Amino acid sequence: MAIKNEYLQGVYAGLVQRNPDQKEFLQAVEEVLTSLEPIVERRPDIVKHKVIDRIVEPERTIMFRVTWTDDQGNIQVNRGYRVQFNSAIGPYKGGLRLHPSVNLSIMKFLGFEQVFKNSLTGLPMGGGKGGSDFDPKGKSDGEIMRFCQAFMNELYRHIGPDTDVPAGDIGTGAREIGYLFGQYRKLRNEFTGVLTGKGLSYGGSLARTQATGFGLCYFTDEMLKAAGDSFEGKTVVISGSGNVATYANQKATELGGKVVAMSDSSGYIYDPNGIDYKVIKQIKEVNRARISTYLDFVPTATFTPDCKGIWSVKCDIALPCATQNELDEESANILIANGVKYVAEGANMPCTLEATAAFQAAGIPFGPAKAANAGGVATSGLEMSQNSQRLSWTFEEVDAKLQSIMKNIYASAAAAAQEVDQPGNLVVGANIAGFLKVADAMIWQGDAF
Ligand code: NDP
Ligand code: 2IT
Repeated sequence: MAIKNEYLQGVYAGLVQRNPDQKEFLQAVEEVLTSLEPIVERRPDIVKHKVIDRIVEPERTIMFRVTWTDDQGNIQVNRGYRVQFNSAIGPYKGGLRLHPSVNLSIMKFLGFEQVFKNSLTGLPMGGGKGGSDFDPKGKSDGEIMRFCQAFMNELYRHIGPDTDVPAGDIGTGAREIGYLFGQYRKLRNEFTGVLTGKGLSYGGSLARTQATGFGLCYFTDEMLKAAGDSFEGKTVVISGSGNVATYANQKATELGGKVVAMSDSSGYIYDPNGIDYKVIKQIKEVNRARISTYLDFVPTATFTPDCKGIWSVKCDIALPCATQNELDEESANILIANGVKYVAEGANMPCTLEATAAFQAAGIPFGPAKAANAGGVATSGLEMSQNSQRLSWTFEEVDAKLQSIMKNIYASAAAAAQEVDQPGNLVVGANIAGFLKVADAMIWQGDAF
């Protein structure tokens, strides 16, 4: 284990004992605790107030049954979750994931990361995450609607605009948010900004759809600028082809890069002429089809039925935007051997700890998820502000705020890394900068809640 400080080792050992099977959660915690060593050594009050012991334990974990009826009239049962991790600096905030792999470990890792990410945005949002092991693939609109309504039938009693504000994540996009919002409004007889990522006609924010992918590129652009470089003429590989990947493609292309490969869980496409994000939007948002159908639009492209193979495509910039642990040490070494110059995480924890270490050892600037993909939740925060004001800002206003938030996140992560004598280590910097604000709020608010 990489953790050397005795207090942190003790906290981590206790966590392993209590949650032996939660490998994703333990992985996320190990990374953060390793980064916090210099802080714990300098700040005895953090140890005295047991801040680390407290911060690794969710304030509340809700697990519930979701029963719905499919198109054949069969009753289906799924498990729903909401992990309300930390509310020291604001209402719980974070997405809802709908994917068959969802379990408590994945919900807790996502909720834990969200606490620090939300803190980094500078906006008053605590951290949470939720979702279900429901598989939206191949379901009709009616089935999606009935599932979302059934899910909200339980969730509504635990959330609220000043309590907990969910949003989208894997498998949860504009359609699902609409059904969830409709059911909440009906159950509470209340029209409030209880969810973000809403449609524009009922309180959504312009630029929220684009925000995570755009923000990722704004952050990457800061990494490039710090190295005296730019997106211009760079070859880019983006895994995934969902919300984050699609708009990362758009912005990377607008900034002068060429996106030559994208993927979904069935494999990856390669198009040396550059992939047009509008074709991906058509395939994924309109047709709800597989990425291989890209060849119907661009017959000269190729499809390889192996999603991990995307990391063997030569590129200057790699942006993993699909899911956790999709990029392991072996893939990192292939990217490095092929001359990758920058890596930034659009998905949550897409790189394994070993892959991250390999990039850092090779001296490749690495943008960690908490910082690099924070543009989505930051813009959710801006949606909450607009809802509170009962006003809507223009696309340009929201996009300008997003750009300035991403610049600030880069600057605070870089400054925190410098402060602990690890210049350029954005993993350590982001973890420290995100942590300190929450830790101070917890100490100031008293120990026994
Ligand atoms: P989407 O559901 O829109 O897209 C997910 C993409 O990732 C799809 O291409 C999907 O392929 C692929 N994918 C999902 N699971 C797997 C898997 N197990 N193996 C291989 N490929 C997989 O989700 P988002 O784009 O919203 O989210 C992508 C990542 O970004 C997630 O890690 C999410 O937590 C993170 N994120 C999202 C934010 C947002 O605002 N939406 C904000 C910050 C982070 P397929 O369709 O074949 O399943
Ligand atoms: O991982 C994430 O930051 C998200 N899925 C977005 C959360 C949000 O509340 O917008």
